[in-house]
Amino acid sequence: MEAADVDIGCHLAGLHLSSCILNASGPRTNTEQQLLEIARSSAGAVCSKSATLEERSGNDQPRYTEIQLGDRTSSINSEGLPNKGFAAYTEASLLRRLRESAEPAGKPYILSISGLSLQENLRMLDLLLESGSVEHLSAVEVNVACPNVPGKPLVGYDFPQFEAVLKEISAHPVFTANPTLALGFKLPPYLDAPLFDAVAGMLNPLAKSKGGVLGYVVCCNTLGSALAVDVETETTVLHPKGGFGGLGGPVVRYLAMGNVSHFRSRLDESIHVVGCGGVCTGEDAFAHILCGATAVQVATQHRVEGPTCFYRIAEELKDLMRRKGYKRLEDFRGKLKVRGKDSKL
Ligand code: RRO
Repeated sequence: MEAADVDIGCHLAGLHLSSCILNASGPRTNTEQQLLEIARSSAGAVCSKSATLEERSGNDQPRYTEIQLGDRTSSINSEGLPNKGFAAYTEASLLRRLRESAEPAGKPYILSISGLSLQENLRMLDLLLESGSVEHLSAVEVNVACPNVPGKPLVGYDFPQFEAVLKEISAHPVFTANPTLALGFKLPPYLDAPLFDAVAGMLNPLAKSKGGVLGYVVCCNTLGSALAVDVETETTVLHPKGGFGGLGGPVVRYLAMGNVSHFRSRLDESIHVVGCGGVCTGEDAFAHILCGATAVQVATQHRVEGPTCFYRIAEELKDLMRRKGYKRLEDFRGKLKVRGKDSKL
């Protein structure tokens, strides 16, 4: 039965999303056609593949594999940042077609960038500032967590470099000149409390409540250095970088939710946390939101199922909320309780 009583919309860093379920940068986000399909789907926003200044074809094949555990599909990828180049994701005709495809209400368009250096990221922001397209852009999501570019260690794990990147990017005039343009950072997964403290310590001074421009973080990118092994051929399954790649999908969902929860409890309230990791069902989305996520991105499942997954997951989330008597995400967001001592299931 259709009930207008359940609302899964959210406000993410000043943007309104009619659904809190959106795509992650990565799978099915490379081409204009793929982005338009997301715009036409039930996704709450459209997020591009991480762009570099120039087009890249990425790493050699084979560079993606799936891991089946029960009926759930996880993945390991070593794509190597294949993308059409910054200009392709910001050109006026793409932005217009995205708007038309998402009619009548339109939906936010998030440009993900992952320059191969700080200078390259700043150059892309310079170009945005100079271009007219910035007014049709809702957010810039800076990916500091790609594990797969040969010779480029992960920025989010190199704290001195990470701090400089955070400071310089958040000080870029494109954000002060366009106060409605949200800034997000996509983080790698962290595994230890002191690391969450350290990263939160770098992020909090950039919060809007402190006069900064940081709107949100995504927790998290894939878990690097995963290795799939083919026992028959006694080789790695993937070719690039010695066969290592980023682990994504349901096998990292628990780690992603841990990151969401750790950051939510440490970050200034004005910095939103977007959950990303292993979301296949409405129940998975609910669990991320219970941990404190404002919205939820879908990566591996989007690749496996296609953009109809956004409708299915949203409907499952609504059904679960109805069953529990919740009307809005605020009714349960961040309200995860720690199980009591000796409590029974
Ligand atoms: O393209 C990739 O290899 C890739 C990227 Br940019 C990323 O951020 N995360 C990932 O797992 N793969």
